[in-house]
Amino acid sequence: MKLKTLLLSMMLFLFSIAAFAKSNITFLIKGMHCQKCTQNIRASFQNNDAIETISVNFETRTADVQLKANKTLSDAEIKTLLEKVGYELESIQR
Ligand SMILES: [Cu+2]
Repeated sequence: MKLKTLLLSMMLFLFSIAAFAKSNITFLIKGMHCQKCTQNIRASFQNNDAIETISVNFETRTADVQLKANKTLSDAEIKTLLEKVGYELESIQR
């Protein structure tokens, strides 16, 4: 019985690590008007050391960010990174 509990908690622990390591953020951007805008946004986010990859889609006005393991990125940080290059944050999906 004790071993079962131990195994179960170990499994839960590993699952939570996996969930944390795979953190993705999608957000909606206001103010993009051409493909160059997606490049500006990508450049701004690529300088942040929490970000593994970012892809920006002009048609859907969304960006997908993949964070590095054990890194976080707050809503305020996303807003700042966008505003630095002249765009607005509309909404975030985590
Ligand atoms: Cu543009």
